Amino acid sequence: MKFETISIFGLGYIGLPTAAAFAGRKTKVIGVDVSQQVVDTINRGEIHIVEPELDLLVNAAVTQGFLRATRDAEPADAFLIAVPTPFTDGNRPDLSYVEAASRAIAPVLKKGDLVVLESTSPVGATEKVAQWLAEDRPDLSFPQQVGESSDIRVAHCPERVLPGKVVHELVQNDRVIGGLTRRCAEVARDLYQTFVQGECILTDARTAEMCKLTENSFRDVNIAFANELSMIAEKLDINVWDLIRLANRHPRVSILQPGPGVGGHCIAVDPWFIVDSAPEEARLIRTARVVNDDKPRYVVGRIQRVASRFKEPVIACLGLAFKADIDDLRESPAIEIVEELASQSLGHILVVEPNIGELPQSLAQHVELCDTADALNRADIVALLVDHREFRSIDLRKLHEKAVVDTRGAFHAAR
Ligand code: SAJ
Repeated sequence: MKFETISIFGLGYIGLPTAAAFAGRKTKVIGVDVSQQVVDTINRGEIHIVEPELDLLVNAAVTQGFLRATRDAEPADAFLIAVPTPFTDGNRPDLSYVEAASRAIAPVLKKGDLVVLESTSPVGATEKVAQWLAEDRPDLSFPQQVGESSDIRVAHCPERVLPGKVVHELVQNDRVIGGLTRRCAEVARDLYQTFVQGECILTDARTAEMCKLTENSFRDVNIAFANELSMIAEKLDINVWDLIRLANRHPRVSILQPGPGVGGHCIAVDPWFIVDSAPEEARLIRTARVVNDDKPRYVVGRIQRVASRFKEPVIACLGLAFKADIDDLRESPAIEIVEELASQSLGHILVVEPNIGELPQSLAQHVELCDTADALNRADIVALLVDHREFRSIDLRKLHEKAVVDTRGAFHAAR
């Protein structure tokens, strides 16, 4: 099947690189976003997020006329939904952005179109998309009504790219594609094969939804194991980085790295979608979430104990992002830790985050943003919260005579 025009709803960390990937294959892409600022930035050939290589791709796509952004839905042959699926305060998935995108697409749908949900979603969400579309377009037929002969095809194809490596992984990774019918999955595969070089593996929509949640829960559970080990090791006076390195010499053991907690908008969120769907059964998955969510509090406790040895300590917190070498502060355990330290007035807090220009609002009044050299000169206590490249190359002699809390093993690993 030939797709002349593709429309992508949500021009964020996933939608924008995906738009650029299609445009790079000389497919006309209409990007739709609710933010006028995002639309204007992209139409100038610029980007509003930090992701290696993406700026060049978007610039080329826009200047060559293959990518255009707008706030309003326009007709296309395929629609991709890549909007956020956050969770509410009670850890329940919030599908309101997906519903809004579906209802925006409905009026411009025509017979033969494909709609793909890319957003990470609870099991059953793709069926809901099809329902919302069907409610708004009674003149068209949908897979849940007539099966294979439907006018509109609906599928789920979860994104699986790693922030920081999106441009590469988008093309190289395998894609799991789940259709509401087999034909829906096949048509979606035709679409993704425009740029995906990895394998496109077909299944049903519910399995594809659960597959994405499973991948991130696997990681969450394994990071929780590492985090729990780090607390046990500290109690028993064992160096956890050495411990894991040695245990991993076993051919069937592969322990992940402990840290200050799990951040980002995926691994700290997706397991809750499983817990919400099967609360009685998802015991280990829930406990892993609790262990990881508790880790920032544990780190604050460690810094507090160290700070109690000083009168009015200068505490340098290295890193705010949710992981190394990105600018993404969402759900970042480092932010949680710095906020908590600031609220306790433990001393003067310096923050170094090489990937941002200004502090987030929650911190702006309470801490000072500075560079690594300045922080290391002035600090009594150095708390390494993110293992950014810049921090991994710190000359360890600069840490002599300072109290160090290294939550990532960055000052240990390579030396
Ligand atoms: N982390 C640790 N220890 C580790 C590995 C990670 O503490 O050994 C922490 C990181 O510091 C970070 C968090 O976990 O705070 C998550 O980082 P990550 O690099 O593991 O994953 P994300 O959230 O950047 O991206 C994940 C990826 N999923 C998997 O690797 C299974 C990515 O492929 C998904 O596309 C993405 O979630 C997503 O969108 O769901």
